[in-house]
Amino acid sequence: MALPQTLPLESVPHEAAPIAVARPRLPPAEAILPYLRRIDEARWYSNFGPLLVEFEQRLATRFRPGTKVVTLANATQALALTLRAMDLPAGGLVVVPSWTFVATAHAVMAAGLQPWFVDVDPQTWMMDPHAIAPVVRRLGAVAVIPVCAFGALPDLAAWRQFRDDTGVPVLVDGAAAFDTLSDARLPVVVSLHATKVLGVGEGGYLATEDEALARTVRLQSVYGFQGSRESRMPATNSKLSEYAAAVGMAALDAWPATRLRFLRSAQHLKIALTTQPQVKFQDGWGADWITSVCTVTLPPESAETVARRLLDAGVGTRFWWGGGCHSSPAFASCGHGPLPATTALAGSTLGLPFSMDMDVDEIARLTAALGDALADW
Ligand code: T4K
Repeated sequence: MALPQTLPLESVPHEAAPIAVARPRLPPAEAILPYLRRIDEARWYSNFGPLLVEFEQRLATRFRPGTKVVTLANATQALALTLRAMDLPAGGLVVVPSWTFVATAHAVMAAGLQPWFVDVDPQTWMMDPHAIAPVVRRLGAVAVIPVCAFGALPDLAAWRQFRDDTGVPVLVDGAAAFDTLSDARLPVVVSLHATKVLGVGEGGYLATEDEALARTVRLQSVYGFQGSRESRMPATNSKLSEYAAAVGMAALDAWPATRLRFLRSAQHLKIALTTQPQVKFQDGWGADWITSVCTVTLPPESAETVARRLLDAGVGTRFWWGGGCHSSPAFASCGHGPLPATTALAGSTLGLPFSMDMDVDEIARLTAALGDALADW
């Protein structure tokens, strides 16, 4: 299935200001300034300076005691370096959902492994460990990457059971799950990209209770150096600088207010869209958990038409995960099982405009435009 194309919002003339699909808002300069001053005083700009160490410690407090946090240049790198640190057989098959962002599959290939795409549960949009176990055994897969669908929390207890029963390593891709992830008995990766709820621009982190795994990932992010100029293993440079940590610290300071603002926007949107029963939100979205995007389910096979009609009305949308990874040319050589749920989701889900400061006028215009766009259904 061809990937649904979305024309740039600016390319279509509108009376009112176009509504962008995302409008990230990172900490303002004055909130970051005290941390920038600390950098000036210390004259330390990267390589695990005081701000980064403190930032990691603060992130670790969101997890169980004893959890190690390793920050990295971005979540794609964090996934790839963690897979490498797991010392898996070269070229081994890693089971991943096709229904995810392409970064998950790119990370597998960057680690010298092969993605094998499987389907997700049509309700949760996430892989079901019970359904995956026989596939993993049949393929002799060397690892599995459950993905937190746009930030929703998978059944981590069931995935721990899966790992214990099969002996196959599990790495959780929680790129959008900063709000929901607080347990790292399975290694988890979170993105700190500007478009995420807690953003620093570019960044990510691994959280894990496996100290040895954390140590190896850290080593891989610093050229393999450990106390000498000898490089101990194949590695790279994937560190976060003090400047990124400065933004991160300011973002953590503001997190309680940020979370409330996303909750409020979500509640306003959900209330407004009660007039559109064909529009369904993910379970718990904007109530039990928050994330920076709003991906809804629409009538089957309607998403592309609705996207086009919304564009004509000056409303930006996004197929955040396109038609699924299996449909990307980059992964044409990768194997996959039957993907009916992925194909159905690609045709019926759409990223609507969402931000922590959506105003009532934007929500009203979006609701009206969506009503018009769905008139045929
Ligand atoms: N795993 C999963 C499941 C993921 O979803 C992601 C990332 C990853 C792994 C990898 O994480 P990172 O390596 O990125 O840390 C965005 C994000 O770049 C990406 O982080 C995210 N998922 C993906 C789903 O979406 P793009 O390329 O679609 O974003 P872009 O640049 O088109 O921006 C989206 C909207 O936000 C546009 O309307 C423009 C607006 N925007 C964007 C930025 C960056 C702004 O207004 N200001 C900004 O600064 O990937």
